[in-house]
Amino acid sequence: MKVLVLGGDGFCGWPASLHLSARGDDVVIVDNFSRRRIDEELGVESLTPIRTMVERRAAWKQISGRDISVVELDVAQDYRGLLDLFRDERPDAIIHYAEQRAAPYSMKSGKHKRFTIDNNVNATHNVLCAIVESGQDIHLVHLGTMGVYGYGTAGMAIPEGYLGIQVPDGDRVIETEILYPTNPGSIYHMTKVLDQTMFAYYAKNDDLRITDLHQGIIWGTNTIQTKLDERLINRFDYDGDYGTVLNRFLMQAAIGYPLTVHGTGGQTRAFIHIQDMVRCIEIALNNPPAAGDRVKIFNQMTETHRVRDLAALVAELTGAEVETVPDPRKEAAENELVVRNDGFLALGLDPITLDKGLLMEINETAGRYADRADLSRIPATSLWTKNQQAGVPASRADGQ
Ligand code: USQ
Repeated sequence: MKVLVLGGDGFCGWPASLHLSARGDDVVIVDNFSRRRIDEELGVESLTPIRTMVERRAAWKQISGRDISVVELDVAQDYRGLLDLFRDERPDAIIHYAEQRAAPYSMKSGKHKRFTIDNNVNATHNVLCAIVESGQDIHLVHLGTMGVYGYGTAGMAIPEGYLGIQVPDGDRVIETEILYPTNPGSIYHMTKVLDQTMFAYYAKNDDLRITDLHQGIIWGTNTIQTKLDERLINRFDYDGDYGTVLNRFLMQAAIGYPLTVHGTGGQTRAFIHIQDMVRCIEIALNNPPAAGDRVKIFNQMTETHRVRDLAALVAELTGAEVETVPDPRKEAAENELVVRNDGFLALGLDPITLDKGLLMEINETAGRYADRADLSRIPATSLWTKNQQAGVPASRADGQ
């Protein structure tokens, strides 16, 4: 199958591109390398020494014998280039990762809010519009987020995208299904909510075949393919903007920094291992909706955990200190979270759940590159409103 991977240089896009290439797909990465420029803007680097795309491709060719093509293009800004690309390449499927993916980055300032909206919403609309204008039947697989549902306590298991409702109407009751009501917790999460509406419209109006993956927080950084050679290594974000919670805790433990639990640590979130993420992409590609179907939505997560429980587990495994810090986000201090994920399980996903061996492997990876860490970039300092405070541990108030 020919697959365009939009955002194929990023944390999810790169391992997914390798996974699909390894299974025999003809992969074309489309990227404007904005994630690398954001590293420069923030003055931080991936903990792991990621290689240039030229080196990555050459290493993959040497190891697998397979080519991955790369096209440098800004999906959000270069509509003509995108349309020409669809016409030239005639892909069977497109995987759309070409969005700014960090909630803290999206909340840093008015400039960052506006960039995240402009970039993400335009990118998604350009892809949808170009598929229609190209006249081709292309399956679009989009990486969405569990965060579209919000993180209040629902009091029920969150279904896969659609909520069955009963509406009293006089003496009858109308039964229907609607998109689950959205409740985004950041500008970034809001862009994925806006994406959902665009998908529903294009599936209805133009019969586009669309799969939307509501993904939880990834843990782990490497997959079978990225481990094959150091030149294929994936990103490991640890900074307060792009680092996600469990990977941050494992990295903090590796360098002797206290585990930064925001607030009470009562936030419950959905998680998935990075190897399962690439497997889910494969399953989604193999099971497209039919033209005329509504958007197919999967909850791409395998388990839920409370932040303070994860910190306690990492502390138990590694002997790290746990330190409660102010929560820089405006979010529920405590929430319950129960999620349905029958879709992928029924299609053969065999989840990799939290495992001490795997956690220690990530901790060891972080330890190997510990000298690349800039300790001053660890605390989360992007504030949701002026009433929040930066998540700086009291024991590290000097910034080191
Ligand atoms: N948190 C801490 N300490 C830290 C870092 C985070 O307590 O050092 C807390 C946060 O306050 C939050 C929770 O951990 O309550 C999760 O934060 P996160 O940064 O791990 O995840 P989030 O911002 O929600 O975003 C990440 C990805 C995003 C994806 C999302 C899936 O960056 O692309 O969409 O996970 S989900 O969380 O399910 O919406």
